[in-house]
Amino acid sequence: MRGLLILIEGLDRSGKSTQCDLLQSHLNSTTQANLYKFPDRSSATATGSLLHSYLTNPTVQLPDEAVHLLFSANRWERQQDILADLTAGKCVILDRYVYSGISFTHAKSLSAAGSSGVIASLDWCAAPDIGLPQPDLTIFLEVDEDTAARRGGYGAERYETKEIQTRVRQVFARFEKLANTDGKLQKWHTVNAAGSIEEVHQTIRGIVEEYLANETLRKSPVDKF
Ligand code: ADP
Ligand code: FDM
Ligand code: MG
Repeated sequence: MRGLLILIEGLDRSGKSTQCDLLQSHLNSTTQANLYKFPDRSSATATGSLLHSYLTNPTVQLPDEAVHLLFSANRWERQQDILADLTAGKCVILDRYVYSGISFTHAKSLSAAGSSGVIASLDWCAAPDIGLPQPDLTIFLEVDEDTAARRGGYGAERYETKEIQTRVRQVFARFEKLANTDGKLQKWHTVNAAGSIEEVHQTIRGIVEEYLANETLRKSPVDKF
């Protein structure tokens, strides 16, 4: 049986990285699990260092459209590794992926002045990721703004401002709505991440266990976006 492709998405400081590490340790006790964090800023990718510069250095200027394509390219750079892990029976945990890509770029178009370019189109934002492996399940960690704020102030990176975070929150809310109404995102689980680290971990484990036990799923090919 192949491994599961598990995506942990969520708002800033919702606990994604904390929960990815805990889930990886848990899965490693019974099976094997690899963790991929996006953007992958490591030397495993050619785009990682450029994206890191863009996120950390405000003087780096790139058109929004180009940055969007770079984030997608960064995922494509790891595609073969992810597929190889899954085929080898390893679970793969993703810390951010396509939905962060769409949300952050599209959020830029929601300025008070309105959108001035193609990034206002969700279809355009989703297009470069078409063909990437689709997660078997997406766990979306949700925290209210006040709880997130209590977990630490905004850092120095480009998108760590209240204005951008508020807009990203609005775009992510659309995905949740889609999951509830359209049936397009059936494998989307919104988890209240305001509880303790251990409580959230247990909730995530419960969801993942069901998918792990699904032999039909694990004997079928990985879906593509
Ligand atoms: P993200 O990757 O979503 O930005 P992190 O996992 O880095 O979030 O967590 C952000 C901060 O909040 C860290 O200091 C972490 O220890 C803390 N944290 C994570 N989960 C919780 C939680 N459930 N309750 C309280 N603090 C948390
Ligand atoms: N981000 C992340 C994007 O704008 N697009 C993407 O496709 C991805 C994967 O990069 F601000 C943004 C989201 C966040 C930053 O921060 C990465 P972390 O702390 O490394 O997750
Ligand atoms: Mg993180």
